[in-house]
Amino acid sequence: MFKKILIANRGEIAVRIIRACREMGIRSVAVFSEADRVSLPVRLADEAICIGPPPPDQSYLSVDAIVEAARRTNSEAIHPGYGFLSENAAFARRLEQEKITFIGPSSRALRVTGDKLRARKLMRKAGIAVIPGTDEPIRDEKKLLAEARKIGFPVILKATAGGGGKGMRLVRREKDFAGSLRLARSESESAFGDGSIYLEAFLEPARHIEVQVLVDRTGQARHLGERECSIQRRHQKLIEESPSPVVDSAKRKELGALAIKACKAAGYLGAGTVEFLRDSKGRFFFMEFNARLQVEHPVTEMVMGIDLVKWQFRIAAGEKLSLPAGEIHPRGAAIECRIYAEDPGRDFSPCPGKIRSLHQPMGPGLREDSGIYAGYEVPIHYDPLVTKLIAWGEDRLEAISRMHRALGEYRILGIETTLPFHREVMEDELFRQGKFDTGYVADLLGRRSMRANGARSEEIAIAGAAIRDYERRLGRPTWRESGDRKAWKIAYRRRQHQSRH
Ligand code: MV4
Repeated sequence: MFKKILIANRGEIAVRIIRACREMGIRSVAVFSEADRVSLPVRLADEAICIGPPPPDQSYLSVDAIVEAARRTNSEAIHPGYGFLSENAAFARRLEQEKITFIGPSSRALRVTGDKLRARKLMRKAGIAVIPGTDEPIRDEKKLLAEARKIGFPVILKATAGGGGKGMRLVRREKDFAGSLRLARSESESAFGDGSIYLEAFLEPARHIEVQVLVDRTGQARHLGERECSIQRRHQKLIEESPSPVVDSAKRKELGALAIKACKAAGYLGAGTVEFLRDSKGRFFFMEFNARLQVEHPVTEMVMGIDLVKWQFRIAAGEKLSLPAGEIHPRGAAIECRIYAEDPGRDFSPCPGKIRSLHQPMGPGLREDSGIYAGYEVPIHYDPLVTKLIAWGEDRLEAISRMHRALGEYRILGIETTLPFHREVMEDELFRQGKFDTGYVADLLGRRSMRANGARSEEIAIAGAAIRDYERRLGRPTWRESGDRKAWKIAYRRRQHQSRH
């Protein structure tokens, strides 16, 4: 096993990896940019080393700076966390050349999983159902439009070199196709240096269900059940859970076997996730590979009783998987709420700043993977995820009530966060019944604004009653008495207009 691991990441995931190191007696090295000098990982790690100024491309995305830091600290292995360089084949290749262990798949496997079209073809060859769409990059707009017509609108444009939502554009009508394609290409060009776009039939309603897999160096692979990730906003996951309310043990076994087949076809190593979309008929289609530890990994850990990060270390160090034989079953249910420094009341706009005071919930069945502390200044340079709250229960309703209790105890003063949004979801009847799909967040926000409008029209009705009462006391007939409905409606509209402006 490694003696020293460098964590090429920041925030809550760096803290999570440092904790696994400490429990295994492995020394940990935190790298930090100038903006993260006083961050929690720097406080907790055995060693810390500055790798540059705040901009990601001069710090957490700088291969040279991270390799240099590994050299200077004699780190034998690097854990990339998620995001940043975690799926960067060139980074993995450089570490192979530097004889530093990359805790993740080989650079070759990263090239396969990173190319969404190559992955789709590989899955199709392995006999795995893939979302209907194009399998070759098509530069010519007219040809791509012809494909879209063949598939039928709505379609979704996706970046071949992308993933997780970047550069994706939903196109509902043919007349929007050309504009959306131009936007998708330019976004993909700037995000990945590759403007290649492919398209898929947009499945809706659908559920986003992903399967966790571990593969060791001997090629032994085990699945660790599924995670339900349909509750997303603008391709940002907000709430995840395991098991999925719509997956029973038979389906779990089937999905697990599919996911393992997919990993073997890709020559995968380590912890990986195979993403599926489940359509309204309950059919599962391969969507994409995630060749990294995911943000939402804790819900799997809570119901499967394992530590995925430690298994990543062991696999990277050449150890064989030694998990209980036979099918693995989740125990109870776990839900994760991602707490972002964003204001759900203002369209989730980021609001960094200083955390003046902090009261973190505790109690049975609760876990927090946090990157913050009282007095911490949330920097503006990076993803605004500040902490993750995970609640476990003997069943889904207990996990929900525990999460709701914890969200009520949580106090973060000084910044706005997504806490109120999560409380609203835990109280929502549709969520509690497991009746949701990828349209859930848009639907919930829509219902919320209807309620808000509803409140306004209630206020107007009360005002109208007060006016009628006043006119009656003045001896003037109200429209009901005078039958002059038109006059009342004009008056009502005028009042409504006045109350809006
Ligand atoms: C899709 C899809 C439906 N059809 N692809 C991809 C990235 C991930 N963040 C969301 N993704 C989706 N890809 C096809 N062909 C539905 C989703 C999706 C989703 C889309 C819009 C709004 C919320 C969503 C939640 C989960 C998945």
